[in-house]
Amino acid sequence: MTTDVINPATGTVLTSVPSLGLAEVDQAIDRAQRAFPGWRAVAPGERARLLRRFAAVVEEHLDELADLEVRNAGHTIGNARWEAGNVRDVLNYYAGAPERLIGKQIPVAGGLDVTFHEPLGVVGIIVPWNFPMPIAGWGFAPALAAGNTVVLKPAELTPLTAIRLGELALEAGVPEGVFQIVPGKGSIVGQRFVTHPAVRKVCFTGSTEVGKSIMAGCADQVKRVTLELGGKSANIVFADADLEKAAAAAPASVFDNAGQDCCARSRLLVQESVYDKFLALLEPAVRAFRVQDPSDAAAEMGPLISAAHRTTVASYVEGADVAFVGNAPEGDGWWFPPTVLLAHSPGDRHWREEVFGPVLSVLPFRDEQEAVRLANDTEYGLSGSLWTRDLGRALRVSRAVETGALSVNSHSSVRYWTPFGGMKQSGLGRELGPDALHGFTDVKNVFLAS
Ligand code: TAP
Repeated sequence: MTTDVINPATGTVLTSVPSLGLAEVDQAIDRAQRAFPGWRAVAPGERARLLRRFAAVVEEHLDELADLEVRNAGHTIGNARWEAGNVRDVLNYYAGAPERLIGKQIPVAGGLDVTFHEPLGVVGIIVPWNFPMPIAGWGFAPALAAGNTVVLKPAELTPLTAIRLGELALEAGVPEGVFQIVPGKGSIVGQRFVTHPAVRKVCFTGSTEVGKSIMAGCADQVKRVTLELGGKSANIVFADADLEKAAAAAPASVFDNAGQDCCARSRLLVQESVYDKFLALLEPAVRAFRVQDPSDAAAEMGPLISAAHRTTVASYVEGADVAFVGNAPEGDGWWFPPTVLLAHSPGDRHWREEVFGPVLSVLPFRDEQEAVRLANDTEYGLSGSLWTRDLGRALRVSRAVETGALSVNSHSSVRYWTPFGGMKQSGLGRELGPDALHGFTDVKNVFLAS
């Protein structure tokens, strides 16, 4: 079976790729299982060298990978280059790990006690369509570095860069069976990762609903699981902030990648004393946001991923109080303009639910206490920002907001050397930074009697 791959900026078919059935998935998992003993036995320095070589080959193909992502996912060329570069950086970062998976020697009576960080075996990685390259890399780079073998399922809508990365790994000398791309449906390929006993861990990024079903499925075999799920992050602007800077940053913090970002700061909380002033600063920034052909270097935002998704996003705007709307091209492709909605209560649907589109909801707040209460009034807890010149407030609010990553006077969430992941129903476990490695190893304790 095959699946057509569509360019979301034009609606045209780019190519078609295989959609694997159960027997083929099982064959891939068997290959990964057979490759595991050899891969875990590769000397640490040699495994590090192979990962660095893989990074170098990604670097050599950076433009090609970026161009593929522009056409397959509708990402702007600027973002797509960053994303391909992120895969390279993450591979280089975790190439340092094989030689540093250092255990402990623990003082005990009667002998020697040492710990080892053992790889788990075959790791199944399930990737969504919103950031196909980085999310794949955040899983496979630390998993491989720790000595696991990997089967990776890209989203059906966006398989092209993952398939290419699988080829580049082989070109770099990563042995056959160690890193395989298994394209196909979540209900077949993804589910098989959950049920197949040889897959020892599932890393899933996507919707909270599917994440919960994967967690429940994994419980049957006490399978390890990392979940990176939805978000409804708050961008809190206090009256004492640099309002110009905060207003200039707010559009990209929610409209980047057309809002199809689990870290999107889609709830804007503005202190009521500066509410009108802030909206007046925000409006021109939103109207100036450049939504255009994503292959154009000036583009700040491309199309949505699919026609069906555009219908879902539009349903949040129908009947809502629209403050102002930016621009978007007309005609072919799944375009949607940056849209700012006024929330009238924290119960409003667009305020509560993850829209996963270029829609920003705004609500005023009275004081610090109310800002924290409103920010935390959600089942999610992934990311967020706060803007203030008061250091004490920055620290108090950072500690009080229930979220895995928070930025003060900035809107960035992801740095490959720092941990990333959710609190509450935004996820389980951490990706990136040193913490990710714990998720791909089990600690073994060995006691040698003297
Ligand atoms: P999901 O349906 O959760 O899909 C994410 C990945 O999981 C895809 O590879 C998908 O495969 C696979 N999958 C689907 N059902 C599965 C199952 N039963 N078992 C195993 N794997 C399964 O997300 P979506 O449809 O792409 O997006 C829906 C909503 O999820 C979005 O609107 C957004 O709210 C949220 N979302 C969040 C994120 C992040 S980064 N947290 C990313 C994407 C989406 P297919 O290729 O067959 O779909």
